[in-house]
Amino acid sequence: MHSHTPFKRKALTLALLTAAAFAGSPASAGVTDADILNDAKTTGDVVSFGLGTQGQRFSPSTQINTKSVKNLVPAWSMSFGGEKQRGQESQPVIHNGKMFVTASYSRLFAVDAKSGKKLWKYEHRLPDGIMPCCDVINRGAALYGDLVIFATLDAQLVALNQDTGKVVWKEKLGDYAAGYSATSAPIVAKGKLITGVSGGEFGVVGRIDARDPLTGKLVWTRPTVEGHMGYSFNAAGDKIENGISGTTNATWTGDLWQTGGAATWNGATYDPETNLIFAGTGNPAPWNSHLRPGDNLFSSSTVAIDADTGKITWHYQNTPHDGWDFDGVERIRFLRLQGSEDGQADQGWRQG
Ligand SMILES: [Ca+2]
Repeated sequence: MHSHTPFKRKALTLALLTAAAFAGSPASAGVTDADILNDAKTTGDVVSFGLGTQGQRFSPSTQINTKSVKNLVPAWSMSFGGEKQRGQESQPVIHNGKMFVTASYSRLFAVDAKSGKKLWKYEHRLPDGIMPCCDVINRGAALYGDLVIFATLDAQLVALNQDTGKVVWKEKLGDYAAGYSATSAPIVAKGKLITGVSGGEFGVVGRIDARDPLTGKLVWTRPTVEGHMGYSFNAAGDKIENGISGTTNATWTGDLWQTGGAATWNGATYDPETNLIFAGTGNPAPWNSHLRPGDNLFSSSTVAIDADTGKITWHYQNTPHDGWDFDGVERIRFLRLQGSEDGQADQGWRQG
């Protein structure tokens, strides 16, 4: 058998090299909605905060179990470095062998997940006047397409290219000088980037926004203080009235609804079966409850928002007229009760 001429052998080698190059190409697979929905089932990566939109944080992996856990030893460690330490509260996400982890003072690191080698870092330039109420932390980033997206202490959203760390888009969540900041991890639900805001201590108006994750442009915005108008945005970016949250002055007197707090500082979860976004809300503002008679909706509440329309479907207020800074922002998880057709949203309540 002498059929293998040198030419043929070279062609075969080239073909193999080409196949290998494609298999290893970082551009081969951007993160999709399906990847995010199935995140808990795909144990080779972690492409969302909370391991799927419902935030269950449950992995079916079995290799690490009650018998093998004692054998775990550190493989590598990485310092966020510099003078900027303070609190670190981030959940890393992992895609294509790269780990993306946010750090204090609005920093984001891309790391080789196997070796711990830093690939790139982004340090957000923060102005002097930021007003984070409670440390300079960040809780994590979202992945979508070839982007990694996170929120900053000066209330901006920044989307970076996963491979290069270059900024692809930036959008303002609020005016930091008016008290807005952001620390929660965005999630992507049904092709929309869902975010909350922080700053209830400084009289901001809490809200949940939905954006196009690839461009950062708003799709809808829903205030979580009763009396504020919600808006949706068409393809041209025109702002269209989308109904008031609740009824103006029903649970707030005078003009206090204009600075009502109810910050959505811990972000949101999404249940694809009911198509609802669930957000917890923080304390009403101002703290002195004698200044604001009424229940002060939708503070210290769970708010369910239709992902398509951006309208509030239902709410439950844990603490009407909260005068104790109880908040209601614990991440909401989902239980499907046996024998029940209805999904049940359950929340750990601080005052329980
Ligand atoms: Ca996964």
